[in-house]
Amino acid sequence: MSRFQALDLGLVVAAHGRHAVVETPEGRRVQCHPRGKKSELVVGDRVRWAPSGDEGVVEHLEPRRSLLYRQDDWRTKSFAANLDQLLVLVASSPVFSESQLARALVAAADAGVPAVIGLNKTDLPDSDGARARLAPYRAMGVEVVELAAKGRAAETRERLAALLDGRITLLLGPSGAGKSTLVNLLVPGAQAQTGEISQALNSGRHTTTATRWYWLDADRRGALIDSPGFQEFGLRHIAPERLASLMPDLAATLGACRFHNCTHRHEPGCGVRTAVESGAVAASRYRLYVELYDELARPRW
Ligand SMILES: Nc1nc2c(ncn2[C@@H]2O[C@H](COP(=O)(O)OP(=O)(O)O)[C@@H](O)[C@H]2O)c(=O)[nH]1
Ligand SMILES: [Mg+2]
Ligand SMILES: [Zn+2]
Repeated sequence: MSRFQALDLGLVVAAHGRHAVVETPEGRRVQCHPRGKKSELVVGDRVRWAPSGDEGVVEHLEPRRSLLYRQDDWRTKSFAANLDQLLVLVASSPVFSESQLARALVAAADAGVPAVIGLNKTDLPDSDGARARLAPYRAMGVEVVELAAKGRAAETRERLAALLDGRITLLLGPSGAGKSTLVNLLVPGAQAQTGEISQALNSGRHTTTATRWYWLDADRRGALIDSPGFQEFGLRHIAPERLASLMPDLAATLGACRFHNCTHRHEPGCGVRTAVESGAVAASRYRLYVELYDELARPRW
């Protein structure tokens, strides 16, 4: 038995730099700091902690079941740990970046976290463009749920109920997609939970930058994690030769290439490119693959 097991178990419900808010099994929230120069805590982490005055010290991090993160040339940024699923929210308007969407899905596949796409604002008349851009994702087996968090609130809540029930879901999406609207729709007392966390984080400083955990029900079974927007979704932690296997539509065509180490860019007898030519893989997806491959293969310095 680990010597830490005598300590209280806690759940990290907000984290920012070296500040974290840890929730006890009874639902009490305590501001904590990690002991020494330990690795950063991430929302969703399960920790062992000890009281220290009014606050707490995190002594031990329980093994993570999963960790979703992005990595650019210089730094790693974690979104959340121990997730059951990722909900990527995009909207009919503003037009979403397919590259950001694809990156989020690749990172989730790499982390072993199932992903669902939410298309919000489907009450807007010009939703068909977004639907068309999502067609390759549907075709490759990603569930796309049509939503209208503001336009058709009750129906939206109903559509998401079964998907979110009893699960820990990370909500990701570009600014303006409707994440806050969705959180306010789904989370009873979202404002209060936000206030509580800001208070526990000890100042309003982190209000807009902190990732937050919201319980979806009074029994605390399901949770929605809202994370702040980001500019770039780097995938530096993924080796370029693994990329195709993390894109389901391309992955389905692997094994047919003449060369076992085919990069699917210019080699003769490439099964992936044959699939692009026949239309089995969307040209937009192949372009994203090449763009990402080049980025991941580029020397760092
Ligand atoms: N038409 C329409 N507008 C929406 C819907 N959901 C959110 N919005 C609006 O989109 C804007 C951005 O929403 P917000 O929740 O702040 O997006 P966030 O940046 O992802 O948190 C706000 O003006 C919302 O009122 C929807 O379902 N339909
Ligand atoms: Mg927002
Ligand atoms: Zn190939």
